[in-house]
This record gives sequence, structure tokens and C-alpha cells, in this order.
Amino acid sequence: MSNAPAVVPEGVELTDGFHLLMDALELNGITNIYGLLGIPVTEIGRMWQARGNKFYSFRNEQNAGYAASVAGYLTKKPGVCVTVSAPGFLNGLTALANATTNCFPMILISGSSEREIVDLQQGDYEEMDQLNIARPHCKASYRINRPEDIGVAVVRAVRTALSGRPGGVYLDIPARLFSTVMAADEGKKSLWAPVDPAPAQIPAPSAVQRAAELIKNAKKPLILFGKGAAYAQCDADILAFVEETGIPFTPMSMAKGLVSDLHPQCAAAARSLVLQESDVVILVGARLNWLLAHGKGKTWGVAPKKFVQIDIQANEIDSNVKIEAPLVGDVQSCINALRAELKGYKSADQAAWASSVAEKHNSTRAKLASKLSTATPVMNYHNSLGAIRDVLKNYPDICLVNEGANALDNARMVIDQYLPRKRVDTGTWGVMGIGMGSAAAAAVETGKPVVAICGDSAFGFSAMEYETLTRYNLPVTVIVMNNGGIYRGDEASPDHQFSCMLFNPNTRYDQLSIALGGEGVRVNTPEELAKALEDSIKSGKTTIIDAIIDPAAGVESGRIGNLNIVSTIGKK
Ligand code: OXT
Ligand code: ADP
Ligand code: MG
Repeated sequence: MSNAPAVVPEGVELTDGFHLLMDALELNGITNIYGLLGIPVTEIGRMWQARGNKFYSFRNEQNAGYAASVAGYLTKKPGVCVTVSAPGFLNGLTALANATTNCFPMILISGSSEREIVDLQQGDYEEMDQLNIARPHCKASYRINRPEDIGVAVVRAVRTALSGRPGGVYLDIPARLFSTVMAADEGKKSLWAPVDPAPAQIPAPSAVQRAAELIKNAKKPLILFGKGAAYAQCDADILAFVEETGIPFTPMSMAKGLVSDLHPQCAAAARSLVLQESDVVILVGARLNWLLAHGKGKTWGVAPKKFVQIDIQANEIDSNVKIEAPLVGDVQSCINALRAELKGYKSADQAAWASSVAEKHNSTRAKLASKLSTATPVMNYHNSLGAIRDVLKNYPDICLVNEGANALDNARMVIDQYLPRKRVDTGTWGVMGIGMGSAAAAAVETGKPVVAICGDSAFGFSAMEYETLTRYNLPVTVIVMNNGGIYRGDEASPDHQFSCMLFNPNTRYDQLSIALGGEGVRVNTPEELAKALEDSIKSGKTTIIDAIIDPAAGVESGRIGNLNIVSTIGKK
């Protein structure tokens, strides 16, 4: 089959790869692109903007990719990231792999070298076999070789990113294709938008009956929501399921707010109790991966555990432990099928269980509440986050972005979420550096103010993107939890060198903000922090609040210190 472009007769209106790609993206409902331009894709940005669409230009492709992936998570349309070849592609690949791991729909589009040069390794400008390097790290990796294939390739990429378990797709476009021409009317005929790219996946009636039976016979049932349930955007059905059954629920971090943290059936503050003592656990869009101790061990106690698992990915079932009642399908279809099967069900003897869970949840919250207002000479995580929580409870539709270790784990515990999809964090991989890209996407895609609570190490991974936030005047308040280091800031430094875990104690994140075009303020007390946060939200200006935290306040790796590996050799 010839790759040579068709010969177009004189006088026929032409189109080219650039225009066909943009037409195809628009036909698929894409208006925002996140990326970083240069050879061979620079023109795309200018032409995309000339069409009245938005191109958000980043300082590093990794952060543009994080932004695209979070845009996908929040909108259920694939987030699109455009990069140059080789190094730009590789920077974007981290975000594409992270999107795939977190089940966020995203498409990475990179310019690339011509096949004939790559395959003979003849040393092209930024030469790399991107198509094959991407393949193991995403749902699918496609290359487009002819202009008439751009339409089908974009549709395939959109459908692949959205259907079934959402994830990342790589689209490889050799440079020459962008300027290859074809007849405009033929080009137009080659474009279409997919019909229902993320079709409902209905669970088998027998599976629904099996799951309902298990739930009806449970004495201590628990609902466990994961970010797949948040992504599904069937919030009213989820709430109805919780309230019709009366079953306690606990959310994974990004599912917080799917049902308000203040809901009477919320068991987030009774986590250990409900994981250990429940007898039937209904997993809704949550994997039994490391975040849930693989469904076994002391986290899950000794009580025999039976799982109902709602997931769109069939082979996620039994990934770690036996699932007694698999419900393979999309969350909304499964939840509503279960609701119908459980109609009128409300077991009396669950009432005792539900009230014991509520009692534990409320008492733990009360205990923590007392720590949140305790004054200390230097702010710690509790009283600083307590001040932040008291401000944010008046702004339930603010999107919270969160990264760090202690800055992450303590904020997850202290900051309540009231609405769905208002918390974006380090996710399944625990990735540092997602902060600024996530904040940009949340501000752009929701149009609401964003607050990013970042450890000082985490913030450093994408700090230069703060200029991206100020450039687009995004209403983002970045609170840098400045404890002077990774996990802590008081580690002793060995002779003649700085500890590998410490930062320059004179670092001024507030002044960095001003240098990058934003507002900046340093705070030392919870009162100053609360005021600065309130002022920043009200001003709508991009702001860094440099919050001084006691260097001794953190613990190594936050709440996952158990994953650390330590040497026993030479240790007394
Ligand atoms: O029931 P119990 O008694 O158990 O109590 C639980 C709840 O019931 C209770 N709780 C509550 N109490 C009161 N009130 C309320 N509202 C409430 N809610 C809950 O609290 C406890 C805990 O509840 P939780 O959190 O729900 O449950 P638990 O047991 O913690 O859950 C287990 C997990 C695993 C699900 C949970 O801990 C979790 O989600 N953890 C995520 C951990 C994570 O991903 N961390 C980030 C990675 S750490 C490390 O990798 C870092 N690095 C390395 C690195 C990375 N990651 N990436 C890259 C690209 N390069 C390097 C680095 C460099 S972190 C890091 C930077 C760190 O430094 P920073 O300066 O940024 O940050 P600081 O630490 O601040 O200095
Ligand atoms: P968490 O980290 O919050 O526990 P995970 O990322 O581990 O969540 O799990 C999300 C799960 O949700 C994945 O297994 C994914 O296949 C599933 N999922 C994502 N979207 C849907 C959906 N619309 N319907 C059903 N399952 C979904
Ligand atoms: Mg720190």
C-alpha cells in the first residue's frame, strides 16, 4: 500500500495534517489542549488558538500531561497533551503512564521522526521509537501515517481512552504528516465523531442477584468508594444507594466528598474498625491494591471477609483475594441494578453495627478536633490544617489539590470534602509533582477557585509551573507546608555536607511567587494562615502562602513508613 500522498488536481481546495488533526479534535469535543511547543508541533498551538480554542502552554511536558490527565478525570472527555518528539515525548510519558495507572482518560500527541530514519537509526533530530516506547505504559499506542487516517486515529484514541477502564493513549505523528496535503472535501469525509465512546456496561442479572444476596445476609456490611466511583459522575445514584441501604461507607482519598464527609453514614474516621470488623465489603470503583493492603493481613482483621466488587474491568476481579460477588460493569449501571434488587431492604440487625461505627467515627473526629486548635510555638500539621479546614468549609466547591507525605496524609484526614471530585491528589502511584498541573486543570475545567496544599518537596517538583498559573491568571492558592525538608526538616547533616533530606532553610516561597508574577505571603501562625487563605480566595489572584511548619513535626514517609526499607547491617 503506497504511503505517497495522493496527487491532487490543480485548483482543488486542499487541507493538510495540521488542519485535519485540529478538525478531528474539535469534532471529538476537545477545546483545551495542554502542552509545550517546539519542532515539529509549534504551528499547532498558534492555529489552535486562532480557531478560538485554548492552548495552555507549560514549562515542562510532565506537568502539561498531569494537567491533561486531571482534565480527563474531571470532565470524562480525554485530556489532550501535545509535545515535541523524544525528550518532550518522554517527559509527557510519565504523565501518560500515571494517567493509565489512575484510570484517567488522556491522549498524548507527540511529533516524531519518519519511520525510515528511525528504523535504520540514522540519527534524526530528536530520533526515538516513541510508538513502541509508549506501548507498555498506556492503554494503546497508535501512529498515523497518512492524512486520510487522522480522523479514524483520533476517534480510536478517544474511544480507547474513554471506554471500559479509562486510561492513557499515545498518538504518534511523524513530522512530515503535518504538512502533507490532500483534497479538502476528501479530508472532510475522513472525519467523524464516535457514537457513545464510553458505552454503559450492564452487569449480568445473575451477578446482581448474587451480590444482593450477600448484602442482605451481611451483619456488618461496608461500602468502600474508590476514585472510579467519583469518576463515574452518578452522584445522585450513589447517595441514594447509601441512604436506601443505611450501610456505612468509607472513601478512598479521591472519593472523599462523593458523599459528604459530614454524612451520618460516613465511616472515614473509623477506618481501621470497619476494615477489620466488616463481614461484607462492597468495593465500588476501588482496587484492592497496596492502598488497601491487597485485601489481606492485619488491616483487614481476622473476621472472615466477603467482597462484592463493582468494576468495569473484568480482570480486576480476584486480582488479590477471592471476590465472592463480582459485579462487572460501569458504576452507575451496577449501583442502580443493585438498588432495584435491594428495593425495600434495610436489615434491622445492621442498625447496631451502623451505630457502633458512627460512634467510633464521631469520637475519633472529636479527638482530632481538639488537636486542630491547640496552639504551638511553631505551627504543626494539625493546627495549620485545622485553620485551613475552618476556611475551606465555607467554600465547599473549591477544588483541593494535595501532595507531599505528611502534608498529604494529614490533609487527607483533616480537610473535609463535601462535594464529589473536589479532591485531586497523588493517586495510586503516590506521585510527587502533580500539584501545579492538577491545579491548572482544576481551575481551567471547573472555573472555580483551587487550593493546593503541597509539601515543600512536592511543590519543588513543579514549582516553575507556578509561572504558568500566574500567566493565565488562574485563581489558585498554593499553600507550601514549609517544614524545610522531605518528611522533616530537622535531620542532622553529616560532616561537610547538607543532609540529603533537607532544603535551604532560607527558601522563600512567598518571594518566589512575587518573582513569578503572583501574590506571596509568609505565615507563622494558624491565624495568619487562615487570614491569608481567606484573602487569597476572595482576591481570586494566584497566590503562594509560605506556611512555616515545625521541622520536627513530620514522620518519615507520613503514614506509609511501613513501606520503607532499612538496612540492619551495622545497626546497633
Ligand atoms: O482508623 P484509624 O485509627 O486507623 O485512623 C485512620 C482514620 O480512621 C483516621 N481518620 C480521621 N480521624 C479523625 N478525623 C477524620 N476526619 C479522619 N479521617 C480519617 O485517620 C487514620 C488515617 O486515616 P486514612 O488516612 O484514611 O487511613 P490510612 O491508614 O492512612 O490509609 C492507608 C493508605 C495507604 C490508604 C493511606 O495512608 C494513603 O492513602 N497514603 C498515601 C501515601 C502516599 O501516596 N504518599 C506519597 C508518597 S510518599 C513518598 O513516596 C514521597 N516521596 C518519594 C517520591 C515520590 N512519591 N514521587 C516522586 C516523583 N519522587 C519521589 C517524596 C520525595 S513523599 C515525598 C515528598 C515528601 O516531602 P514533602 O516536603 O513534600 O512533604 P512533608 O512530608 O510534609 O515534608
Ligand atoms: P482508589 O485508588 O480510589 O481506590 P483505584 O484507582 O484503585 O481507586 O480504582 C479505580 C477502579 O475503578 C479501577 O479498577 C477502574 O477499573 C474502575 N473504574 C473506573 N471508572 C469506572 C466506571 N465508570 N465504572 C466502573 N469501574 C470504574
Ligand atoms: Mg516537607
